[in-house]
Amino acid sequence: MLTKAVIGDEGRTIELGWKDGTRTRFHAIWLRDNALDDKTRSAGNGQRLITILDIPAATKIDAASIKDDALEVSFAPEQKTVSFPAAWLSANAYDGDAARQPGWTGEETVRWTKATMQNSVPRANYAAASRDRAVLRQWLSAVKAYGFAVMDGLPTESGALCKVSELFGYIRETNYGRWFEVRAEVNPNNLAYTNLGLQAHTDNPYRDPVPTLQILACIENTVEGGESSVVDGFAVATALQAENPEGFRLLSSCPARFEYAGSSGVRLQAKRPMIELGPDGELICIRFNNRSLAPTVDVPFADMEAYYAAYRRFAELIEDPRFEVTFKLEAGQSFIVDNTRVMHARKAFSGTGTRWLQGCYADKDGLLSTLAAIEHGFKEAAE
Ligand code: NM2
Ligand code: OGA
Ligand code: ZN
Repeated sequence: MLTKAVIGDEGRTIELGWKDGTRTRFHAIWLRDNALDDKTRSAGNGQRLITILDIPAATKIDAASIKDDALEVSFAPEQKTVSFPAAWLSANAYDGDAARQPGWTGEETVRWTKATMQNSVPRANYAAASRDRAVLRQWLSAVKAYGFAVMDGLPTESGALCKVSELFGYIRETNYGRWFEVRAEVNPNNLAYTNLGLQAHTDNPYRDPVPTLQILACIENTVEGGESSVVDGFAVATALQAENPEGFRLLSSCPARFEYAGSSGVRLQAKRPMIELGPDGELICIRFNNRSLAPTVDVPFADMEAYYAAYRRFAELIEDPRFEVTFKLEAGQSFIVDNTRVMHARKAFSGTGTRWLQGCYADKDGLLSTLAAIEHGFKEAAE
């Protein structure tokens, strides 16, 4: 609840007082740009109708008052009066604590290890998730929090994995197809299509933007070996940072290069760090794939040994059983990973029996949008 509003800096700022004694400042130009009236934003779709150039640079607050737990502000020189609900102001406050440590993540991201994840893998049944929004919501929010979830009860037929992506969004088609067969092949164009073990990796780091979700579904798996595992790249990066801050700095500030040119007509290349931080230091993406790492040429000569030592240590931690959650996919089971965060691996398998998986890529923006829309719908229903 709002208790007071004091104009400052000759109208360029305003300080709001709250019932709990806290204070929050806003700028006049910010409030004007974010005005909620129907001349500023379309009442129908919520999109902004004006540009920054429609707002006078000299915008100031020349009067402010509190009415019905909303702040009413009039802006000069436009002589425009706008009301901001207290709840909206508090949800959009930016006058918080300053800079966080590099490698931070939001509180909705929950890091995990074998100890915390192996016996509580998030899981949903396909029929239940497609029938019941509450089940789907839980499954999607697990993908958001942990970057990983299992879905079982899929038909054991080709293309069934599309049903998983259709629950929340759209497949991202690539040169590998709308979806791809993961089976041991003669003359494979990718080492995924062999019976070799695959070190924990993220897929397609040679693509920019990288596919942000991967689904792998099992149609048949009667071989010896071929177990799957997943590793939380954010947990490992944080562990590396704790023991070797300089190594973390090198892997997050020097670009790596990734390349795939395994089939004719395709030469995918990307230049991105193995550990990517956003402009405010947020940990946003892990790229790790021994098979498609190209020569590293963007590390200063004087730092290359330390860079390689950090790369080695990162790989050792990724292979440390403390971080690895293991399972064997059975026919009708699938899993989804956030390919910007969670690495996946498979053990080698033998020639007897059949192992037939299908994979596809999809995008996390669609998944998060569907989740947010379901949550919004549940909230409205509760009101
Ligand atoms: N496949 C399975 O990123 C990679 O190259 C891993 C991708 C071929 C689509 C394998
Ligand atoms: C892949 C992959 C794992 C598996 O296709 O990207 O990592 O279990 N496959 O075959
Ligand atoms: Zn893979």
